[in-house]
Amino acid sequence: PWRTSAQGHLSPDTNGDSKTDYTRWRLVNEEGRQTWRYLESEEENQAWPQTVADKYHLGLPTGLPELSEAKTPLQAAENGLSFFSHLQLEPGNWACEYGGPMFLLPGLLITWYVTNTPIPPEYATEIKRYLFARQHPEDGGWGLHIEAHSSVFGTAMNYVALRLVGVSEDDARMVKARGLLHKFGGAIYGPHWAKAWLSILGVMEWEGVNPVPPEIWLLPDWVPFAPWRWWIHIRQVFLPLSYIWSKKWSHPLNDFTKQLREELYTQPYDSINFAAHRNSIHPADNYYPKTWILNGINELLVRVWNPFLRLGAITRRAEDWTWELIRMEDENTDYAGLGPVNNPLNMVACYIHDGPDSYSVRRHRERLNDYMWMKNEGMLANGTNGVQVWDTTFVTQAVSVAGFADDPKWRPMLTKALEFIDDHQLRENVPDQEKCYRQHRKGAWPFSTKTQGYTVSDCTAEGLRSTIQLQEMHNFPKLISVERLKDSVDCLLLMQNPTGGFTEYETTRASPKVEWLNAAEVFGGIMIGYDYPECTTASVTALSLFSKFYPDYRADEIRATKQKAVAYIKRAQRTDGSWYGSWGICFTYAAMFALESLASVGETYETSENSRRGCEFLISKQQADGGWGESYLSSEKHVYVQHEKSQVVQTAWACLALLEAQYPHKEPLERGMKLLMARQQRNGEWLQESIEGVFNQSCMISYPNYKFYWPIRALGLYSKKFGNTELQ
Ligand code: LAN
Repeated sequence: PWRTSAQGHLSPDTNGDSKTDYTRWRLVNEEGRQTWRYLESEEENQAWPQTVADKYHLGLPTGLPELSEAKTPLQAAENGLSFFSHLQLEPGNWACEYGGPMFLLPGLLITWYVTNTPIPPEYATEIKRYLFARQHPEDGGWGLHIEAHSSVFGTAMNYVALRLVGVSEDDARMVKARGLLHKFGGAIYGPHWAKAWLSILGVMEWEGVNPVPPEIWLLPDWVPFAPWRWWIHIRQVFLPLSYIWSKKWSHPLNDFTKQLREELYTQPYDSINFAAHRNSIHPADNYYPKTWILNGINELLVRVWNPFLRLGAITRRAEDWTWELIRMEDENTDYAGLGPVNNPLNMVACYIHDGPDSYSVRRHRERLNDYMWMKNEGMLANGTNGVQVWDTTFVTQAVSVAGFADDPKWRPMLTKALEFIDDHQLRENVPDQEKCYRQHRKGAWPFSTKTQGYTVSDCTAEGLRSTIQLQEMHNFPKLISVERLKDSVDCLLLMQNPTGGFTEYETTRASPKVEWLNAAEVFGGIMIGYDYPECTTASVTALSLFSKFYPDYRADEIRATKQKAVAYIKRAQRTDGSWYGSWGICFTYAAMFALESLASVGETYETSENSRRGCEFLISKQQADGGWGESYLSSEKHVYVQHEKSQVVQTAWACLALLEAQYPHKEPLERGMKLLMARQQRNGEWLQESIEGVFNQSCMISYPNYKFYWPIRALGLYSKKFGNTELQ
């Protein structure tokens, strides 16, 4: 459908597919906004040399030197930091791939296609390589995320994506993928979102998609399940989707989409009764089956509301109101959007409402590039517009905890990092905050950039912590005023739930019973904001640190908040001593945050039963080689599943947890340190192992910088506690 090969300098990769010239890619970073540019001209390529970070992220040799061999944990930490410091970018932050989910890129490609957005040929070439690199060799399919089993969602969407970047249906790999899709029963067995995207592309009928009624936005705010109470990501995806669904908008049929209609199903398109397949879903996709309540509501909507009552004045009012909310989201984020699903859907809504050449469509078109990432395997879509603030705060913390922050050698690096943290604190609430149902954000830190601009409780906590460490403990310039630190504390105090726990973006706005309305099939625990041990514990740790330096500011409220939070943390601990982690894998991740926060209120192994049980749980999971390794299946199954191989990142988490809890026995920690050191390369780097992060219990997501700053922090903290002695 598009011009699909770059003008020159393509060479075949090992599969015989074209590959762009990797020495021509540059990561552009404008105040944290990260995009990849391909330099067509040789002069430009000469004039603008690749940085070490460019090379590293592209998988090219960095040329960084071998370092003198680390004999002690502290030397290993320092070598790691030496390597990692070269990856810092001009604005002060670190960048990384943020892939894992396999349903993002297809949505972006469909959006580009239906909005007549030309895809740069070098993007198309590299997207093709990425998707083939991630195809499961055994069955030819794709899953929900890179490590997951093949499913209809993964296979149908990525098959379509490859067709959209110009791959022929006769390619042997496509034949295999199509064979699997047909074995699954065809695209009609996909989950709700697959059906919706395919309908937008015009290769599925909207009758096959369960209702997404915009009318629900007219419910008064007091209704216990009104959409403003839903989890922010679901609400912001539902919003543009409901607008598009209401219009039953599809890309006009052409030869290409006609052809796709023949490829995606096991029978001729016109003979399919799509309405009868609204609830068809393959077991491989059905992680969280819909409830009978939701099925009942859908039946009512389809049989009564839609045919007899829709499209009157109520529907028009609903469309107007959803459009208003879409517009507010776009304006509040400069068209970057909350995330990589709502943003492309908003673009489609803008295309329908404002027309193909409108400012909104053009601005979205530019912004979608912020989600793209280049790596050795090709080009993918990131889970957010980056991990800038999150990574940068943890880097400075690792340096501080490891005891390097007063060393003049690292001062320029830390100063730049602090400048970035300063630049990305949110300084004002969004205009009309109540009207668009946004959480307070003045004083908060976001996960990625200030442009995206959403408050996240634990990002705020980590930003606060990094700032206090650098400015108060290590004498860095006071870029962030005390007033602004207080703003961030004010923001955090507003985020506690009556339970004592903290959610990530907003306080909990509805009862867990709203989960009965979960229509996604592939994700669990997505309908409301829940209490999360990680978010709660991070907030406690940061508030504890703040009060040490500013004991008078809102002292009683902070004390009460912490008390309630700690009570929640104790309630959330399981009888075996563990906590279920929602954003990293899994029990190991949560243990680190939980034990650290307990220590911050004086509860350690010796003094607290909870801390002791947490430590014993971790100790019981240490593997024979001294490391820790937990499978992503823990997140799915809600029980600890050992990974077949110990993992650097989880070993660091477990050791940090034990160190923070003042676990008294050195031996297990020493074995953990040895493992971290043994896995380190001679240039100081650690290599990528299994995926580290998770969301919605089922979908994994990569945090490639974790393999640097968590081991650095663990090795450094170990040396602080047990001395800088040789470990051999
Ligand atoms: C993230 C990334 C960061 C993460 C932490 C800060 C680590 C966590 O502690 C709180 C939750 C948060 C902010 C988070 C929430 C959900 C996100 C945004 C993601 C996991 C990254 C991608 C994911 C988003 C929902 C992906 C799009 C998928 C949909 C179902 C809409």
